[in-house]
This record gives sequence, structure tokens and C-alpha cells, in this order.
Amino acid sequence: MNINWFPGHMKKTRELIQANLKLVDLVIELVDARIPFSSRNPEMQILAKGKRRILLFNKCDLADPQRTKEWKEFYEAQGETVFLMSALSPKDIARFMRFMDQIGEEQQKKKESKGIILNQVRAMIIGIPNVGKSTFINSLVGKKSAKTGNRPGVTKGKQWIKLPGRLQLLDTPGVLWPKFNDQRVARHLAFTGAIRDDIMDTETLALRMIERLQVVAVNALESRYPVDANPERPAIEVMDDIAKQRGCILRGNEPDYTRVANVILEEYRKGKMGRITFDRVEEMRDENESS
Ligand SMILES: Nc1nc2c(ncn2[C@@H]2O[C@H](COP(=O)(O)OP(=O)(O)O)[C@@H](O)[C@H]2O)c(=O)[nH]1
Ligand SMILES: [Mg+2]
Repeated sequence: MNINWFPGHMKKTRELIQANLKLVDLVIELVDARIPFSSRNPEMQILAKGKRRILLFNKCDLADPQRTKEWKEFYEAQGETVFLMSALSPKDIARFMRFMDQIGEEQQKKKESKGIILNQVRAMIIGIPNVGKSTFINSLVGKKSAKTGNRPGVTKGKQWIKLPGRLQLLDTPGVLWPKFNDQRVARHLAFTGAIRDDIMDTETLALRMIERLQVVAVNALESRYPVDANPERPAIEVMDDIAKQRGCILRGNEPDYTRVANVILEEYRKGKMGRITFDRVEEMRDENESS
């Protein structure tokens, strides 16, 4: 299975992000905690050069906490500021707001030392499709904030959301295109639903996902269905067993691959298999070193 997907608007997107970057002090880059490597567009680091950046791991409620910790340490060792959360958790949103107050104060102190008074910190949110940008913005907006509307000196049509404290947020997030030279990254994006299913063969995708789950989450697979998901077993046998388990059977007793594939993909994406992370620090680190 080869996943090739090149959005036509890449250049335009890049230009839009660059224009918006000029308006902000801070970039909040969202990644999916289940794929903290695959959901990150490396071009972001180049685009946002010189800006204060926060790397926000979203959907932590769906990710394996141990793997999340490893990825956090991995990025922190590279000098990134990492914040872990779920955009659906009001507690996490409150914690994020307190964190932003801290960042606001830091930024202010930096500017004060240069003789500039900073009343506000302007931020923009960036991330690939489906990472939770809109959900996050909606959760932040809640009741306590209001849109400030157009402001003089700001590109026409830009809306700022005033949050408690010093933070102002650009209401339109920057949508990054996913980046994949590598088929593993592409598959991990597809497993989590970051790439639309209809651009590839769902049955093959589910089969690849089983293969990966046999490595990263064999227990989850075995207790969900239950099947023998021993990594030594061919994924297709595991898939056949799941089809039987779920009654996804066609006339003539053949497995209904289309149906079982949808069951598997949907149950993973809804978190019904448990908290599973596909990206592994040790693998991605090896890849970085070999490239
Ligand atoms: N479990 C979970 N789901 C989330 C979280 N954040 C967003 N989602 C879901 O992910 C999907 C995509 O979110 P959306 O905000 O539309 O992503 P966007 O394309 O980046 O704006 C939606 O179904 C959200 O409900 C999260 O932290 N945890
Ligand atoms: Mg959105």
C-alpha cells in the first residue's frame, strides 16, 4: 500500500501561515499525543523560527501515558516546551490557562528588559487536520472570553479572541499539511484518522493497523476481541478471527473484510481499544540518525 497525498494548497497555506506569524508573539503547535512524531510537520520549526513556541500534545486521553512521557522527554531534550492535555477536559483547559499566565509574565519580563511594555501576548494555533484545533479553541473560548473583532493595524478580517489574563488568540488556526516521506508516518496518520480513509484501501489499512497493534499493544487487541494476537501470527489470521468474533461474515462463511476493517478502525479511533500510541521514540530516533 502506498499512500501518496499532496494537497494542492500547500503553497498558499504556507504563505497564509507566514503572514499570520507576523502578527503573533507565540505559536501553539498542536500534535496528536498518539503520534507525536508523525503528526508534526517539521517545516513548522523553520516557519516559526525565532518565535516562542509551545508544543502541545493533544488527545492525551487516547494515548499511552508511558509513551507520552517518553515523547515529552524526547522533545524537551531538543529544547521544546511541551504541554500535555486533552482539549475535551475542562481541568486541562484551566491548567493550560494558568500555564499561559506564566508564559505571559515571562514574555513581559523579556520585553521590559528591552524597555518595551507588553500588555498582551498574541498567539496562534497551528496543526495538521483533525488534531483538535477547533475543539481546543472552543474549549478555551468557553464563557469567559469574547471575540474582540477587527482591530486597527491588524490584517483585515482577523478576529482576536480575548482570553482571561494577557492572552489573545487568533481565531483562525493555521492548518498545516501533514508531511510524510516515509510510509510509516503516512500509515500512523491514517490509523488515527488524520488522513481521510477514502484516499486509500480501508481493508489494507486495517490490516496494517492490526500488524502495528500486534507490536505496540498486543494486550489491548487480545482483551478487546478476544483473539490470539501474538506478533508471530500473520495479521490476516488475526483479522479473520476478529471478523468471526464480530459476526462480520459473508455468505459462504467468508470474512466480510470491509465491515471488519471499519469496526477495527472505528474502535481504535474512539479509544475503545484503550490508550494506544503508534509512534515510538526509539524507532523515530533511529530514523533521524540514519537519514
Ligand atoms: N478524545 C479526544 N478527542 C478529541 C480531542 N480534541 C479533539 N478531539 C476530537 O478530534 C476530532 C477533530 O477535532 P477538531 O477540533 O475538529 O480538529 P481540527 O481539524 O484540528 O480543528 C473531533 O472529533 C474532536 O471531538 C481530545 O483531546 N481528546
Ligand atoms: Mg477545525
